[in-house]
Amino acid sequence: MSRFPMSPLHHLQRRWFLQGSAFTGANLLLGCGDDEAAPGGTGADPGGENATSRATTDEEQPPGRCDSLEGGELEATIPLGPEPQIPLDQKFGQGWDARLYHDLSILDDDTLVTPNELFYIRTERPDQLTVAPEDWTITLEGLVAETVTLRMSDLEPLVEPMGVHVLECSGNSDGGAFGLLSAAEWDGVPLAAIFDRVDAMPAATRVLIEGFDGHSVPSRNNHSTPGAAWVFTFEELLEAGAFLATHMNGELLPPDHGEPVRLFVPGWYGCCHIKWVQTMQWVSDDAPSTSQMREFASRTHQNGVPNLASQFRPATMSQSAMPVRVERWRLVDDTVAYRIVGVMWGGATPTDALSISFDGGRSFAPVDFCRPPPTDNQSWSLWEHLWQPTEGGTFTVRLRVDDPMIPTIRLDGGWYDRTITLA
Ligand SMILES: Nc1nc2c(c(=O)[nH]1)N[C@H]1C(S)=C(S)[C@@H](COP(=O)(O)O)O[C@H]1N2
Ligand SMILES: [Mo]
Repeated sequence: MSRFPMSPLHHLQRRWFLQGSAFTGANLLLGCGDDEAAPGGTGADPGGENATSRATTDEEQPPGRCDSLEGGELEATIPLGPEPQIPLDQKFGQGWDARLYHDLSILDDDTLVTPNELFYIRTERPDQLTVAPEDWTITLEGLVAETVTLRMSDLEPLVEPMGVHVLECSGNSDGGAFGLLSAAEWDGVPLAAIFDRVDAMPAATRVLIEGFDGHSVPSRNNHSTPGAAWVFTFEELLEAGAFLATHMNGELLPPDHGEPVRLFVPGWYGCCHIKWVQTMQWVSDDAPSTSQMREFASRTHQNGVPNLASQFRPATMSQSAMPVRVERWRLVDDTVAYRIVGVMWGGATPTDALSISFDGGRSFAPVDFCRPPPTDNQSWSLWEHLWQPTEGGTFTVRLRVDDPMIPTIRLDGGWYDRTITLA
């Protein structure tokens, strides 16, 4: 018996080491990477953490699919359907309707942090915003003993690195190739440090966080409702590790991303991440829901459109995954294989139990995480799968998390389905 129980993550870490080792594609067969699900508790970790002992694991640990392209040739990239209705990686539209959809098909190990210029935009810097960043204030008010006004100079000394976090618009959809999704490295002030600044009254159980939202150009077809505010319990914000973000990828927040300060609530949908934050109001359990909350009620999977903020469930992203790129490879044995590359994000429990379907969810095969596995759910992680279909046609690609304890509301409903058409 091993000294170490084999956790799925530990196992994946070893797969990552194996990749750079003596194993090459020579002896690979499709499907031989399916040793992922080492039976709980019975697995050993004979390879340990170093190369010398790894040599003994040849037999029991066949290399995964991730190695199998060695010596092969990338012939083409096949577009995923449906085709986007909009241009990618360029900003268009005005005011609330301004958008930039990030082209996710480029995602690879070195592009998992989205550059500021390509980070998705939903609503540009309001043209009616006249306060200069240096004059910016945030007012802490409502059910507090005394109103407090914070300036950016008060926040500056409290700014800390917050790591890489993914952000997704709850309205992310196939018409935009799901490009309202990006990840950046953030800096900011933990909300705990802000809460410390006020003397809250006993009735204060929640905080309404509001940002500037005045645009001179109305949203087309009233698609967007004016007003940007969300109500949270203090526990929700503290548990999520929420912060007031001041920097993105080492730079001051760009104008369209909330300059000089925005809310960031790790794990929650973009609509809660109020930009251009100006007020934080301490409120009680009977606070009504805000126009922003009502606008995004269905997209954040609420039960109807609740009148009270307290009737909203946390607008968190459940575990999600989708393909971003399909490559056609000619392998060393002269057969053709398709390499599907995708991302997984959201959720609260790290997992590698992800499977892919090419028939809209009827049959599934496991995917491979060829990299250091995710140790938390803050950012997104890349997976891949090698596929050798026996005939052409149009295939509906869907992912599934093979762990009944992990909620996957959007995957279950086919939200992120894509199609692949092969001649
Ligand atoms: N003031 C303000 N904040 C806002 C919005 C807005 O319209 N006004 N849109 C929200 C929505 S729906 C999303 S998805 C995110 C998008 O942030 P980003 O443009 O920096 O990617 O900002 C959120 N914060
Ligand atoms: Mo959004």
